[in-house]
Amino acid sequence: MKKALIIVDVQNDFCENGALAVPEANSIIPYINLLMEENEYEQIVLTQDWHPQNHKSFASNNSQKVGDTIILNGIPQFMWPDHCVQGTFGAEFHKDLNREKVTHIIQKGKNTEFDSYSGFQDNNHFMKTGLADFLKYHDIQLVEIVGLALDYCVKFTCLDAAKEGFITCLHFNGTKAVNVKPDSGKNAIYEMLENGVTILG
Ligand code: VGL
Ligand code: ZN
Repeated sequence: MKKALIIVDVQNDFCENGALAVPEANSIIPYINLLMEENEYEQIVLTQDWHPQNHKSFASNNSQKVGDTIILNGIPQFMWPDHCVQGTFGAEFHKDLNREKVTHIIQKGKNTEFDSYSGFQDNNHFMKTGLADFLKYHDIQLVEIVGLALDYCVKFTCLDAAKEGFITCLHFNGTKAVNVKPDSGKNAIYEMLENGVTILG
């Protein structure tokens, strides 16, 4: 069985001291590096949150407060601090993440009007990123997923991977939740279990 590893958004802004820091984010990096050493993945894909400075998911671009929710193009949009702005240090991958074996990078959240938590498509289901086609082209049947943040980009990437027909496994030790809402990490795990995602670790 051909398998791929998808590493979601291990970028400076989601790590310690970042603009949208996920608690204990840095602690998953050695675990992810070990996975890449100890397993034979056909493909290793990084996703990268890659927003223009005027992205509409930023509270600052909507005269809103961080933590508010607005309706953006017909769907609820949580208001985030400015993060992962294209070309900035915050958008770069964390230096401790071993990228030697990475085969492909998917940048997402590039359109100012649409946020994109999933590595497969934007939140409005308007545009695919090409990740599913890439994995299918390479005959991948199973995907293992790690990264940040469990309750947002990791969750939606896992749910879409399962919907696309991949056997989908989340490494619990390779992810951390941002938990801007109470229990959202725990609820994300339940939602994934209900939708065919296997939780490892
Ligand atoms: C993410 C919030 C906003 C994530 C990205 O990577 O989970 N969360 N943009
Ligand atoms: Zn983002």
